[in-house]
Amino acid sequence: MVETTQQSVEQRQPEPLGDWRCYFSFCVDHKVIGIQYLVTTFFFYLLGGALAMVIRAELMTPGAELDRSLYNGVFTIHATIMIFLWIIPTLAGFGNFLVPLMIGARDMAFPRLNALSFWMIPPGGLLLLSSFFVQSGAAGAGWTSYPPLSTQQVQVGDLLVTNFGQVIWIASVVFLGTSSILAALNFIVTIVAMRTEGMELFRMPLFCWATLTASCITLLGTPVLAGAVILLAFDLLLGTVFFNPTGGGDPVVYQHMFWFYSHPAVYIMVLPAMGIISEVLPVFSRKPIFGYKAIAISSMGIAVLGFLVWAHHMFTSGTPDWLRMFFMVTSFLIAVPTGIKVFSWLGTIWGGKLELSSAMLFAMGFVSMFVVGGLSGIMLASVPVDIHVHDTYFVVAHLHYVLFGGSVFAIYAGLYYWFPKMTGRLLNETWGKIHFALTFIGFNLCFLPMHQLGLQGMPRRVAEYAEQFQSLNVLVSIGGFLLGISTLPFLFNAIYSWLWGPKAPANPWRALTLEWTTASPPPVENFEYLPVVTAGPYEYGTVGSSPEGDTPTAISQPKS
Ligand code: HEM
Ligand SMILES: [Cu+2]
Repeated sequence: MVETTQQSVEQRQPEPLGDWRCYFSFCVDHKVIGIQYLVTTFFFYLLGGALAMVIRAELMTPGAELDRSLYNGVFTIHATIMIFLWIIPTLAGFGNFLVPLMIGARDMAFPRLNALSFWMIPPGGLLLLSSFFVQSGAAGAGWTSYPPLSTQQVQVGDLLVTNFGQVIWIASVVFLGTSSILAALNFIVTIVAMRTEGMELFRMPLFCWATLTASCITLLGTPVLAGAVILLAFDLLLGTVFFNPTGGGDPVVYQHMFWFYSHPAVYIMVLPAMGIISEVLPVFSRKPIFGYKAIAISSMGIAVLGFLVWAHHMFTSGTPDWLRMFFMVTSFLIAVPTGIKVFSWLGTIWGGKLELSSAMLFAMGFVSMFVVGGLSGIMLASVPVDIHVHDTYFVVAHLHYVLFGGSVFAIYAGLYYWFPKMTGRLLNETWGKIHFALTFIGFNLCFLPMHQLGLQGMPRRVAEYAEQFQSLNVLVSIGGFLLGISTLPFLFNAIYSWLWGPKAPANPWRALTLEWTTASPPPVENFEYLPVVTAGPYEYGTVGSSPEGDTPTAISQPKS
């Protein structure tokens, strides 16, 4: 697939990135920044997970054990962490580590801006957590923070006080949003301007396509979210009435602005995840990817359509019928480009020589679980069904199938796949499989029964529920605790292997994308010689790949 050459740059002396101290500094190397993102966001994932355990402990019994406003804070901060401090930034971490390597560049286009994007995350996260310690308590109106709930004063003892927890939530979301806008800008410029010789757009690995598309969505959508929550802050602090009907404002405008960002944002959270899957499946099927262009272009289709469906979250907000019809049809349509991807993945593994590594298991887990979430999405997109189950546990089931069964499974697939490249060490496969089995069982035990609870009418975001729902809730909680436990083998494996695992060769999976043509971990500036690309990235088992089985070493000699 590649040849390397001295033509484009003078030879540089590569050095290892060995010093652990650089991970705690304002380092501008994209690989260090990528790992900073991945490790930091994993800490937030553990925190968000701990809050989920609190929620599931509360819901073991129908009565409320916790103070109700504390419970509201717990599920609000849980969701905010998972979205803004785990899934979105961790995928940016993969992007940072991988995009320059995959397109044959020496770094991102704006390395300092890149370091700044990362260093906005820890203070943004700590700010969010600090809201548990202010007098008003943490924000409690859900991650959607709809007014008037979010703009009301809160009762503390006998006093009504301004909801500073909500103000902190807003500041934190604006901070984290700015970080993700800067990162998106960097990805777009890098992919457009920094590709190596021969790396045409349609020769790019699909992960780069996915990151490019998700970055465009981020750039267009996130400022609207910032606008919405800043207006909310004005209403809270300055007495404006943008969303207050008593002064002529309209709370539904907030919902429009919020979902104009937040529906596309679900694709910010799933397109790069799909990109990971498109890398992992062909390698472990030893087959070229099926429908390369269809997958790349369908991402663009999803990005465009994704901006035309937002009001499916507002079918019960007094939206007029003709508008509901419009948003129902566009929401159905979005299943088409999504389906194209799913069928392309199935076409890829069909008849392949499957190697069920941990990465592959998580990738196949992604495809199957994401389909379940997609199907419940289609059900919710249908107005009559949605009116029945809106704001019930059915929605909670749907969103976790797409975001946990989808994004998180893909993140794990990516971690198992690129760990050797990132650290120079191999993860233990047996522990990886134990991790997969526990995650898969815990996940389904936790989220499958929620469909039933929702259909029976159990509302979301409540600490108390009718007694008839208890047995299913106990099952869900057991699944949730199992899911919590399932993280332990991964943590143990990652820490142990990073320190003492067997050394990884440059290309342990015999993969063909450019990151595998350089050392594990790659040297500063990535490549000794910048590669020149002569073919697509997924030519596994085809004419032109070497008979020993697709080893890129045979085709990565310096150009003579
Ligand atoms: C076939 C594609 C999809 C369709 C048609 C669809 C449809 C819907 C609808 C109609 C709702 C609103 C339900 C309600 O509140 O009454 C919803 C909620 C949600 N969906 Fe999807 N969805 C799809 C895919 C996805 C994907 C890929 C993700 C994320 C990766 C996602 C994440 C969410 C989330 C987070 C919510 C809940 C938002 C909240 O907190 O209220 N969906 N979906
Ligand atoms: Cu949506």
